[in-house]
Amino acid sequence: MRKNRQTGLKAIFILGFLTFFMAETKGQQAPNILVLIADDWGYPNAGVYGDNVVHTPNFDRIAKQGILFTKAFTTPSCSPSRASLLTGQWPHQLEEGVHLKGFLNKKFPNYVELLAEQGYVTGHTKKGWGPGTYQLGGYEHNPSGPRYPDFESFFKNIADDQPFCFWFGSHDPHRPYKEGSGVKSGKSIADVKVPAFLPDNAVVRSDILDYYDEIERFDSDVGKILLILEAAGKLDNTLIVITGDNGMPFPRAKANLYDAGTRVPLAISWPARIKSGQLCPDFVGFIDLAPTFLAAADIQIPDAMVGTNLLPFMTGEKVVARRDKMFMERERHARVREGNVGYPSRAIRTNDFLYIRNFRPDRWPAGDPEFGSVRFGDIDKSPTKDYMMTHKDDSEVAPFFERAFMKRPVEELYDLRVDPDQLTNVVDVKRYAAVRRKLRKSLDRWMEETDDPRVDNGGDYLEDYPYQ
Ligand SMILES: [Ca+2]
Repeated sequence: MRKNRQTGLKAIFILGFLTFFMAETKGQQAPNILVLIADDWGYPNAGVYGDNVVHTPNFDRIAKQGILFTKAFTTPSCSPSRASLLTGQWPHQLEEGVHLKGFLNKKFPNYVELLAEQGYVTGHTKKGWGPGTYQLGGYEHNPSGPRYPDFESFFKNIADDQPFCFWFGSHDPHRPYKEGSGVKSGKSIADVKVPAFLPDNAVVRSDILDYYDEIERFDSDVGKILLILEAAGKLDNTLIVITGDNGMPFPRAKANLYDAGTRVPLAISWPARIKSGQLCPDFVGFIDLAPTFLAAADIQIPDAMVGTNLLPFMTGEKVVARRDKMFMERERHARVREGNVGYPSRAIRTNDFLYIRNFRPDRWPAGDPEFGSVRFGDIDKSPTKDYMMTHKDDSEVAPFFERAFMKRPVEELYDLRVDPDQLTNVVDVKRYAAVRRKLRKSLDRWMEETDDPRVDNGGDYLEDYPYQ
């Protein structure tokens, strides 16, 4: 009897110890997931990428503390880009989520929801998934988590052993800008390196400095959040992602499938697991982030998530096959065309080439020249846009205007070895025939494999999805 009682106590003790141990292990292992996402911040506008005019010490710090990506790509429009980040799926797999100002159906697994189910406290501040109407998708709050006024008010209620998942969605550097703010902040227009797809003059240079000014405000806000984490001793076990949802808000950039619209800054750190000082020159996409977060939290990745879990290669645990290409897509951005139709296009980007297919080349890529009071509305209103429209007939501006505002052919092909700025379409040049065939085939295969509604030039029903 006495022996039995002792054995029973022993068993209870062992069970209790095991439970405690497992909880502790879980507590130590489950990392916090923190996404710090800017609005319209394109590659390579950060100090660590070699841009010496914009100062991004906090982004640079996270890049050095973890891993810096030089070929991170996404969809060049806010809501579909953010939907892809949340779900690990291509926007065209997300029904109404493919557009700006639609909705994201709750039936698509979303890493924030999956983490919440496993006991994570979740929240977001400022711009989450959107713009759009999340209620139409069956969500009770933004798909990026319940709303908080700021990170501080979310963080103060997090218990020490409670993992959290937070999304800081800055409104910077989205337009409008305070004109001249960049120059006023002490920057010189002489120092600006104007991208090759924009005309080089004082108006454009000053506009770029205003964009830089807001990037710096985003970076400074990121710094404040990092300080709070650091003071609480949480930096070590927090997986931090800093990025932007699409390229810079300038003509031929945002809302376009050229790099200036789709290539974004990306740095990830998690000191507990990811070695510092890494550089990744391989293709990654927003579709990879949700599976990576779930893997970090030791949660099974749903089959629907087609992105790649980046964790094994970031932690150095496993050599993984490197992606040698990335796919991009575009549907409806703003309401800027007769019939509220979009500009459906798909693209494949390799190290050497960018191939784009425009499915409705009869439409205006930048929006109708006149749609109500809006002109070429897929390009955000800006001093640069105004300048280009006013001077479109000037010989030094005309080629820039033509490329950014005018209609485009069904196919575009750019040889990045000689044309990294993607200015000269060589799709009809004979010596590129084989490359064109190969890329076209690869794009077709991806569209088929991912059930793209635009396969065989279909998908007209996408245009009927609501626009709120
Ligand atoms: Ca955006």
